[in-house]
Amino acid sequence: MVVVLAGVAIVAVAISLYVSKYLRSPSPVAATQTGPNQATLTLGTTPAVGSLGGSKSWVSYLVRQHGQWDHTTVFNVPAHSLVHITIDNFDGASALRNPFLSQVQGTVGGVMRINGKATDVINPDDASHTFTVPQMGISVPLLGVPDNAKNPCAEMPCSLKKAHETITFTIRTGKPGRFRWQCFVPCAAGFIDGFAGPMQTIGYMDGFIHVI
Ligand SMILES: [Cu+2]
Repeated sequence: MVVVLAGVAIVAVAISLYVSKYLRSPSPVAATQTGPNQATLTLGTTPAVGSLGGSKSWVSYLVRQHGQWDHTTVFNVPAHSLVHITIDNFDGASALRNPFLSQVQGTVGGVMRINGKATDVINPDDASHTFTVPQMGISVPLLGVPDNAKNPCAEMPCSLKKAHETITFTIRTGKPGRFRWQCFVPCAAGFIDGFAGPMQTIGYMDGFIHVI
């Protein structure tokens, strides 16, 4: 009896630690309303979150507001609106396992811009991350910083003077709802198959979009 109760207690503690450490949502950041049914959201991706996050060596998404990087992956965006998203990617390429995800899907016009140049696909080997919202049919691959880039960002915080690729696209939101988003590049260095750690932790390579 004692052994069974002890076993139940250990499992209960393990489950609550998992929920509190990996599945708890960080506080949301709201997109900036720029006009009626128009908003902007600026994100970043870094090879290591550094002093901005709890697991300093982990790869992560970030949000930029008032010229500063913040560590959250939960965003509030207005319903029935065009949301212009900018992602400054400071990370190198990890490569996609499924080349289907190297195509842009579900954005306005079916395109993204990389440093201002419109395209709808990249080489799957050159992808750092994806910004994918499966329920909204949206997926955007992020071009990685070349390995030989001068002045790379090792860990956050990094200024925009460090080597990065700027990806921009626009999404059209519908009715209110809560949508999960995630990266589909196995980018978690040091974890089995690159899919654990930051890839399964909200606040790093996963998050939520609240359409409100
Ligand atoms: Cu990623």
